[in-house]
Amino acid sequence: KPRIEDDRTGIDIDTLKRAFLDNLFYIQAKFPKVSTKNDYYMALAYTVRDRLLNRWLHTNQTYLERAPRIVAYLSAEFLMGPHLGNNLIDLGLYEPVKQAIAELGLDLNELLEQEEEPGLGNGGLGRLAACYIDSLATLEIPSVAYGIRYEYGIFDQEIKDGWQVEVTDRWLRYGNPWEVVRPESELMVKFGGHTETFIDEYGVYRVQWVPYKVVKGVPYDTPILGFKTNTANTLRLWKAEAPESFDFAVFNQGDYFGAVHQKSESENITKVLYPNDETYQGKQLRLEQQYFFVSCSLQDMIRLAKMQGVALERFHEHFAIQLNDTHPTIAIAELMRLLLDEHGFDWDRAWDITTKTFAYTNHTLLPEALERWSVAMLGGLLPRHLELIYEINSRFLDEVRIKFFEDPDRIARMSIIDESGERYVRMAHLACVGSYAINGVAELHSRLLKQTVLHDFYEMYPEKFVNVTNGVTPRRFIALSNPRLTSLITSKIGDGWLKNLGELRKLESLVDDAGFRNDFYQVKQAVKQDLADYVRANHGVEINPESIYDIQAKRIHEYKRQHLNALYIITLYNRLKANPSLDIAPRTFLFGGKAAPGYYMAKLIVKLINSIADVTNSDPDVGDRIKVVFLTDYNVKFAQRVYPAANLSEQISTAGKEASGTGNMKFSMNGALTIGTLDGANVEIREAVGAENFFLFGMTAEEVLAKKAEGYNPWDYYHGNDELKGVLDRIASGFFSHGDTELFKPLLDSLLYQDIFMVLADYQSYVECQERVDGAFRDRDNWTRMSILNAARMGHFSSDRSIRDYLSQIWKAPAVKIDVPE
Ligand code: 26Q
Repeated sequence: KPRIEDDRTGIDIDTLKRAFLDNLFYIQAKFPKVSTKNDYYMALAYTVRDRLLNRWLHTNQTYLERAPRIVAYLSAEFLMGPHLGNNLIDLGLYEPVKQAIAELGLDLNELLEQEEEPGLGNGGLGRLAACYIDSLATLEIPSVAYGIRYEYGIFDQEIKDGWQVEVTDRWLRYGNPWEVVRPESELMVKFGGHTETFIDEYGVYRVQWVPYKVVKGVPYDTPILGFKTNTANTLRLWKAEAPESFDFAVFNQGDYFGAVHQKSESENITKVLYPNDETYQGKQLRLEQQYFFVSCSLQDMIRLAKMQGVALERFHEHFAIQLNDTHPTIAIAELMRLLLDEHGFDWDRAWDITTKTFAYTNHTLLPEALERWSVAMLGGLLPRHLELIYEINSRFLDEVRIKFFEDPDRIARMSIIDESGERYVRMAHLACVGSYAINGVAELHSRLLKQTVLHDFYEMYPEKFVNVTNGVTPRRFIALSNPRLTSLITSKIGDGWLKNLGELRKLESLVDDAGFRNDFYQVKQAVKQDLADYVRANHGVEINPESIYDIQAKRIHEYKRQHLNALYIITLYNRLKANPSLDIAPRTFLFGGKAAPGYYMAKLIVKLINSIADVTNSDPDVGDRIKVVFLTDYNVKFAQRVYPAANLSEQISTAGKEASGTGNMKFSMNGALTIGTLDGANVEIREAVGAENFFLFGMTAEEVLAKKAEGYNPWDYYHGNDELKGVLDRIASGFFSHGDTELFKPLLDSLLYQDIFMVLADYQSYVECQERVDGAFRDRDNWTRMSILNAARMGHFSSDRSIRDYLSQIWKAPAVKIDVPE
């Protein structure tokens, strides 16, 4: 007997159509005739939201009742990317919704394009957090992710006259259908002021913090679905508001204007994401952001524990809190404050709980990226926390003294307070002292951490150190972004691989099947054609889908060496000019990525790439053998078009500088071959896919250190290599800058006189490696074999595996199945 499905939950085609039209009318308040694409997107988003609410509410209910061990992931950044497509994949509704939308005369892809992505992160670290919460939900692990609801995320990039121009990201402009505000769960956060001591009713010495101001934190919740499970965890982002009922007069003595000013100051805290990655900047507002979201999150966890009747003595059994880099590390002092001052614990008990609660992930070896806050600033903003940090430090240094008897240098090196000049709080040291686990993000990175930046801490606490190699979610970066490849794979090995990426290995045996190789090749060509269409429409450049798509997509940074790539392009260009009939495989060099707005050299690299493109793309001697395109405004949405289309993935950082990389994984999973150094996770990717399927070049991390120690002189490389000299001279001559010999001088000078990332030292090796790439690509069938083997052997780099590693080594939180009654 036919069943009538509910409009809010039914999933047959007719019900989906009815629900969509219903939402268009009752939520968007539009007739179809006058609806915009955005109205259609919103109607569809609400249709999908209706279909996930049941899972979300039951998941929350289950966690509340059963009080399971919960993983709390604290991160200043979550680079989520668009939700709609991902939720369709997780719910298994992609195909039926596509059909329903088509039957209404619309195109699902066009509606998916409408979504403004929440770009609440800079790059790798923020995207990693997003992949991890996807996997936590897929593995049915009770978890909550806490962060900041920035009103403006990472800026939108425009290119004007070859230069990057930043435009504010107004992602909330048309509303956000994926979040639910929970004003009833607001919390208060204190700032500034001073501390006072008093004797409590039991005669115990206590401290009270009298703040200068109080800011309200309002949570906005977004459901995070697991792939084909009932679990829907929560991403809880905090927005700062001024507390309306707060008695400002107490602090302002009736200063009305001052009080109103203070209100707008409060709301500033969550206005905008800081757009610099890899270089720390000691801005007070940044510290306010960090403390604000950390305090809200810890208070929230304590409140939940109380609601569940869990005693605070057992807080660490209830929560495993992961610190995503040092950005949330003030949490260690904040939990101490809450336990000591607000809940009456004594020091030893509070410290025991705290150090059984936190675990710290380090994402960088670059010294300029290590966070440190001036003691004066931290003490002004968080006077109580500064006292606590000093007390933590004093007890810690006593332990160091006992363990390493009489070693004053070591004490100075390890102190949480840097006293070598102006005093600073070293956040990585606080994180190491206050956490039970410390991890790097790739094997090489974890090893270098122990040998270099955290060496002293490794000697002090060897048992805390573990490695968890990064991973990426195959739901977004294969299933959603590459539907053609997904269908091909599923037609051969079934669909189990999306939950168990190791199953991709079954493709290995198909590498000898000429039919499969052809199908695989055709998929890549079709995706390359799509990108060519996009580039024609958006950049007015015609690119050849038969050419090598050679792609470097990541934040622009000197250590990532986009300029090494640029030097190779000029090398090829010079060769073509010298020998116009030179036979090379046609190549399209594609770049994507944002430069931090204040990072002059990175912006100059963007200008250089665009300047090279202007010359090569219009020189008739070049023809279509070289095309260069700088893809504007690289973000998650655009990344999903880019990874599937690549033949060659550029992972060319100076060895020892890239902690892991995660784009390297996304490219390889989609069948790109890598040209790369032995850096970060490249090392493990190469082991997994096989050295014969990876283009390796350059110095090792050890060689880089040795060369630096012996005194590296880039000048020698310039004079010792005619072709390199020809390339740099070509730039210096003003050839790419309409005769302006000054424009790129800062970049050239930096390469010739410092070259801290050893671009010139690795140049020859890179050029020779690119020649091997050229040769390999001409053997189309063999290239396809290598490409298949890359995709087939990347199972290890699923974020599901990373999360299993965190669970077994660090979190020890069991899965909880969620029942959802029909
Ligand atoms: C810190 C203080 C003040 C302002 C900004 C920051 C800040 C913000 C973002 C510092 C660093 C970041 C981002 C770092 C990052 O993305 N690191 C990358 O993390 C990836 C995930 O582990 C690795 O794969 C990359 O190798 C690493 O560069």
